[in-house]
Amino acid sequence: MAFNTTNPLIQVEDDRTGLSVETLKRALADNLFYLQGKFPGIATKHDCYMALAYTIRDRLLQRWLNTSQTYLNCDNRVVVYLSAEYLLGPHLGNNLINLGLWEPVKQAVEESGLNLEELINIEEEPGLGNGGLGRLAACFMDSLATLEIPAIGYGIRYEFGIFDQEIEDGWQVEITDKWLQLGNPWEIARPEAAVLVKLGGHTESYTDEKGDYRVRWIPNNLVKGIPYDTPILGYKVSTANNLRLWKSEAAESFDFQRFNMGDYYGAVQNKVTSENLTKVLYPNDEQLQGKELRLAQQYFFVSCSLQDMIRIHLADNPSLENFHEHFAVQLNDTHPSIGVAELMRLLVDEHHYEWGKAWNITQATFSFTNHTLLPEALEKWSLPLFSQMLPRHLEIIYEINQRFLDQVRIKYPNDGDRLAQLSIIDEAGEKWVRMAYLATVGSHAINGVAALHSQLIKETILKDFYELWPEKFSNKTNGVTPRRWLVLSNPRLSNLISSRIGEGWIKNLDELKQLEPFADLAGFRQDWRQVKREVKQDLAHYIKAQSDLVVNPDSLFDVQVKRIHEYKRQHLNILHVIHLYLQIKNNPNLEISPRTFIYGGKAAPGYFIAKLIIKLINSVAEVVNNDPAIGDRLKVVFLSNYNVKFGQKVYPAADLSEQISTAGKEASGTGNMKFSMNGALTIGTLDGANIEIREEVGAENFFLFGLTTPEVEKTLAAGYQPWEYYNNYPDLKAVVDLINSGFFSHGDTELFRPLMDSLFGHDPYLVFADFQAYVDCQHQVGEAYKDQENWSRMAILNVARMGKFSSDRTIREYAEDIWAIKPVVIELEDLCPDGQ
Ligand code: GLG
Repeated sequence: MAFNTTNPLIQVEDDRTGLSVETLKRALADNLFYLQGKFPGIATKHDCYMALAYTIRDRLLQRWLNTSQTYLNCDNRVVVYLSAEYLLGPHLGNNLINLGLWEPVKQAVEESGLNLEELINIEEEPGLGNGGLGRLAACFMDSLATLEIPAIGYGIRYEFGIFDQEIEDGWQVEITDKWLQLGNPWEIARPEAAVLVKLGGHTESYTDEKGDYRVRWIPNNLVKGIPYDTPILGYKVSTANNLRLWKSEAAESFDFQRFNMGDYYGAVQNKVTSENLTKVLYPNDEQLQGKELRLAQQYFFVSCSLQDMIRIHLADNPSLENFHEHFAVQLNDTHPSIGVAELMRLLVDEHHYEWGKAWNITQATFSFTNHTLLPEALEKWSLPLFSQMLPRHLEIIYEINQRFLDQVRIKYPNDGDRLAQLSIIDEAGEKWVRMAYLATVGSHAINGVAALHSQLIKETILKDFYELWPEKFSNKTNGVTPRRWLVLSNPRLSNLISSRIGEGWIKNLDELKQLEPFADLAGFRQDWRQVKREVKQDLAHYIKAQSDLVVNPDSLFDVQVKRIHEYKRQHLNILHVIHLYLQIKNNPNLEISPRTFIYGGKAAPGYFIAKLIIKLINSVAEVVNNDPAIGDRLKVVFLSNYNVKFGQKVYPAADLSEQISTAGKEASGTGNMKFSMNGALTIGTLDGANIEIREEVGAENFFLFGLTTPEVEKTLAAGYQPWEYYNNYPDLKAVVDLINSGFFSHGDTELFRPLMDSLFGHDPYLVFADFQAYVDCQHQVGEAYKDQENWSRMAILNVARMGKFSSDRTIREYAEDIWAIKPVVIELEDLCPDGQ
């Protein structure tokens, strides 16, 4: 049979495309039989999930293929998001929402004797990221597709994503995440598009046939990258962009030479080493580990992606001269910044472009987003490691650096200090390649992720670069997708909102503004509280199932969920819990708003203090929850394995959002936005995007406390003395003394000593300095909660004023200011005609 290659559109409504309940039911049964190989009677729930997932995948394929075909045929620009992490969350529910198929599918599933929510819950989420940075990439992919912006996301298909966290005896235990174990229905492998990546070895120069001096790289290892594609649907549009994740394999299954020599194990070894490259995600958030394998991962996926882009480009263009007009490449932090040297290598060594031209193309292609100022997170690679793995790239970086420093010398003659400060190579002591500098020099635009953060970039880590090129720097405040974080995760609230202002807000979040007048309507506030009560009840059930703790849905749900890190100050939060506990103990009849403190978050496996903070929270929980004198007034729960799936349950149920990082340390935060969007009020410092959230919702609808960034700097510069706070603030002293007495550790006075030592000794996060202000502010929160009418009013106004924090707005800003890209509408019926 001959295929019609120009327009392979399936036009007949069949079992793979039909949307009626009857067709969906047939498709489900068909997939269960033919793809899972099961009769309904013996099918597991997972089999049913798989059958449903394939049913939905069938219904998005036309969008997916039409989208890539349209991009190939039309002469449009494409955004490339290069990110080592994508924290996607489960696909099924999100795809149902974006396809607008929730209702018929729910009915079809029910009429097949199954439960939709249950099947959605079975999906193992692809945890291919650590925290905010990876989740931001996922929100951006959603917004790019929804805004119909041509985009490809490139990344790594880690076989093991972020570990699963269990809590044993109060301690975090890490379990490997086996997300691929039962199969992944959302991806399609494309082995025909595999590419080869070189590693190690040495370089040599030669003169080519034209007499030009050239360098070639003789690697000692070759790895194959296999792309796995996942469709990313826009909301109720026909766009389905591609997320292409690379898996590493041996270039040859066996090393035949060694094999023939009888060295079977030696021959297989290479296969094993190559496959290790994409085995596991490094589980450190904002902590550089400096491991060779990590650099190899970064280089591997960046090289695969750039080679792929060049292949796509050359399919339709005679040369790479206009490569930067075709692709706008955004570097998600420094993880993919080796791309600057790799594109130069590809252009100069492999495609024989003259250096200056190659450099113009490179700079015009890349732009760079910084996500953190924490010194321990700034990536740098030691020269020996670098030269061993990427000898040619090191030469290229030297050349980039030399030419760059020549420019600096012209602008600032006789300023040796400045040269040393700006050099991509850090030569003070052990020598390092500073990746943020490479990214900055190689990009035409550099941005931070919230207003304060972008300002601090200019004043601190990239100060000298800002002086050189002020026009390159801008701010792009983060956002989150309201599709996953409101429509999917909080259907009750979404329906309530839509019942009053329609559904326009889902694509245009500014329309939430129309809710403002409803804040004054008692009836609406009543409905609002009813929704919140039901959602909290759901979470209470979840808590009961997970930790066997009964919590009261009428208590104030005070939530902190995020990675565990000293700068995020989960320990400040638990000190407040202990303070409240002491208050009740000292005054048994104290009337406070009953509270449930909910924590969730993973600690990097090697981050001892973070793990000790988890242990402290659980130890306090054990005492408080079992003290009859406390009764219903306080409950503390640490929910294990915080991930996207759990986030979808917890954000909607929160009354209070804890955003209490030390000012100047949290670049943006995005959980803060998810909470507010779901009607939680924030207690927070003037840090990251908190500042902008407060600006939007109004100071009177936000609980502010704590030192400001300049005050933090001043306090540290003056030689911070934690003891003084301990001695001057009796509430703080009482809390600290109680921990030190072994009260929460069965009499063990040593258990929490390392944590206490850090708070007293060297604490750049100023926990004691902010303690009293935090406790006072929390007191105001408790009082405010007593007035439920006013609380609801504030919550409604928070939601109504969250328009700015849609990732659609963020992506629009990138599209206009950095990428200069326009939407391309995908037609379901007609492909873009050839040559357009
Ligand atoms: C970083 C920052 C967060 C930021 C996120 C996305 O620490 O403040 O919201 O990137 O830009 N590692 C992170 O999560």
